[in-house]
Amino acid sequence: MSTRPDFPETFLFGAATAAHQVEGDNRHNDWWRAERQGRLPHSSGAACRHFELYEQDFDLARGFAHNAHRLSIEWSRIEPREGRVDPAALDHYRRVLEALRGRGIEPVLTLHHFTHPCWFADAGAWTRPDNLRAFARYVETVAEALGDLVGWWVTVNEPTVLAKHAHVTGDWPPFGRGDWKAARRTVLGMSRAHRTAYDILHRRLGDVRVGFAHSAPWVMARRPATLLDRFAALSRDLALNRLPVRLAAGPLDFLGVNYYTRALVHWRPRGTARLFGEDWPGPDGEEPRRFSEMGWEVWPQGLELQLRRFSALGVPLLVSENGLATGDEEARSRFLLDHLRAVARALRAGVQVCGYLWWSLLDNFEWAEGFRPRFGLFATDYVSFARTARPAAELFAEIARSRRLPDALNSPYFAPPAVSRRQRPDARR
Ligand code: IFM
Repeated sequence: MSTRPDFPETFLFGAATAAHQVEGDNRHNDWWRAERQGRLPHSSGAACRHFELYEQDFDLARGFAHNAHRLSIEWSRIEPREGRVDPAALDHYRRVLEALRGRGIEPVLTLHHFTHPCWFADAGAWTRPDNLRAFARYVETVAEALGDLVGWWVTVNEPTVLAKHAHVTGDWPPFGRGDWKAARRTVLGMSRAHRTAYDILHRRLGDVRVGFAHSAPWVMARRPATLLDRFAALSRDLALNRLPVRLAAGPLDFLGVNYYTRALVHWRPRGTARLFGEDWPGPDGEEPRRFSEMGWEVWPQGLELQLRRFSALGVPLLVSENGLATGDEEARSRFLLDHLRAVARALRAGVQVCGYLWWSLLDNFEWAEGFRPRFGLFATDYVSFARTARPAAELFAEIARSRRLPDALNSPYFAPPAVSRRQRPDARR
């Protein structure tokens, strides 16, 4: 074992959650309303009951060596009606943040993670530039009430993902289909929201770190020698990576990188609405491709490539989400290790990576997919609400404690490699 740890002393190790996915009973937002109206296939209901069980969940995080935790606060709890702030909701989030701090866990606080108060959704959400005023007022309120407890702020989460599902594929509220104009306005509106929140937080709180979380698939042409595939990949990369980061990146203290997969793009004639191409589902090279239960390809190299690329921004990078929906525990542990290796390689190459947050602490409500995908370091039993540590939680704790990567071959989290007859020690020569 080398003497130098793989991760620096200040490195943030933790997991991420979002309010609507874990808290339960978020009655005043657009998701809850659409769930009740039967416009979504699943209902969040009590979710993980994290609203009541947060202390127990943070005990688990602390017990498994997390020193950071990303969470979101629910705007619709804080401002259920336009302009009417609920002080009880702010008190609740104060207790939540104090519970983290009391356990030595650094909060990374997201202000907006996909859901909107119904009144904001009804006013057109991010598609109407005037609505930015309402978000600014909310940020002022939160900064005033909770600012002393938070050093790391994520203004908005994954603008491109929200824009796509809400306005192009139409599977999230407000269920727009093929409305590229609304999608573009959403990304622009959220970029402005980021910049506005950045100014407010710095004006009010001074020396805090403010970033946004970018969904960062690594985009590649399926046949790099084919001009049309390259063109399709370039268009996709512009829309999903280059433009959204450029739009919001003016004021930025760190970039949150949410990395899950790569997009292997091939040209599709008449595919303008899909940015000239689509994801290639077939084989690529000799190795079989591996996919998560979300249908996302497992491709750890992409995380290192994204970190190297975004290092050009000159700000620290926080892996603000990375994780796997699976029922195969060995695959989950391997995914964790392979992606942490990618982070370690980026660090060795001089990229400033300040932390790694697994998605998610618990199995939770995966939006339109409901409770089926299991992303948690801890399994959630949705009847008893018991949490059970998975092997990946133990592996993560081991790495966070030692700040070193184990050798996969000698690690108890993986089955020993298959040994061929000829390799066996008792093989006859
Ligand atoms: O669950 C989501 C999260 O809300 C945002 N990033 C991707 C995760 C997995 O789909």
